[in-house]
Amino acid sequence: MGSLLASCVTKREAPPANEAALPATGPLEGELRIFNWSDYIAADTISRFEKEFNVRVIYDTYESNEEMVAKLVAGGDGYDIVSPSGYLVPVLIEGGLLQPLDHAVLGNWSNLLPLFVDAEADRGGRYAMPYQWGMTGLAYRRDLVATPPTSWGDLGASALRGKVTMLDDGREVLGAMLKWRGHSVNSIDRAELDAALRDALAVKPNLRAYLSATVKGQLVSGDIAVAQLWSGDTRQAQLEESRIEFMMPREGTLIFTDYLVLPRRAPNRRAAHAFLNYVLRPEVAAEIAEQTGYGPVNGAAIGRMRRPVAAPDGDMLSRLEFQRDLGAATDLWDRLWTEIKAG
Ligand code: SPD
Repeated sequence: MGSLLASCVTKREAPPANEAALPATGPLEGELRIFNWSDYIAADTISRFEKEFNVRVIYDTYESNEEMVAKLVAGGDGYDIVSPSGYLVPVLIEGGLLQPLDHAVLGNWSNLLPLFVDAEADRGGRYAMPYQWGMTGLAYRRDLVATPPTSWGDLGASALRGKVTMLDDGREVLGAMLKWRGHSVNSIDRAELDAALRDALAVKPNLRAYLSATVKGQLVSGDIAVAQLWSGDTRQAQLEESRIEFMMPREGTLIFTDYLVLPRRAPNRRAAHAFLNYVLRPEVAAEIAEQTGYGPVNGAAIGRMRRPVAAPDGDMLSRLEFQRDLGAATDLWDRLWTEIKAG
């Protein structure tokens, strides 16, 4: 992914004038194409939007930032809205892959919590609207482990051989191995990264697979006992199987915010803005956060939720770290991840 993005940044063409100037006001286009993470929206969000705005939505999903970026770089496949994680937002902006948001038609913007609007991914939200936040931790079946996991190192416990998965995401796998040894999830230190590579390869024989959101079904069936997984996806699985627990390893972990952005060539700019403003409604944001299990970034939504994810504080906050753009080290991380997958 780093190389793909790097080539965009260096070979950036200026966006055609009409793209930059197209007003977001005016009649909506009849169609909207959304590309979002799987299991990341409420059951009725799309159908209700279609009905109220008379716009047909084509809604596709992906499992990783890499998958989404590959499509974006290849021309975006005509998508109007995609959902990158925060560390990618500055890279996509710098690469000229996004178009600016028109705040004149985002009247519900003030519902967002300032904490998220002022985040370093895109201060003030020139290009990116905060969508949801979450954490990565260990989801486990308390009935299938002799001792509950407490550390990233427990992924390698011999008693769990073949009953463990890690996320299919180099930033997550290397990030967890770095945290295990007390380093930053954004390390660019060669020695630390080499050690994380060795640790990831040492844990690998214990793994059934690298799997992301799709591991939920295997946790529910009991085929997998421990999985590196995101907080919200774990909450979704817990609704089906109450013996699933979620814990943050004692060494700490990463916290992320995902955003909604408009690709540079998004053809349905007005409908895209209408959708963003719709998602900013407190009742819509509350329903999405409640059903997906992720943290609301919309302050006005929190009071409408039955069981909102509490914002981390105190000791928990001190062990959380946001992922950041790795800059020139992205290529090295990509090479290490390729080595881990092949090893
Ligand atoms: N099922 C939705 C998952 C969203 C996870 N996005 C964030 C990944 C951060 N590495």
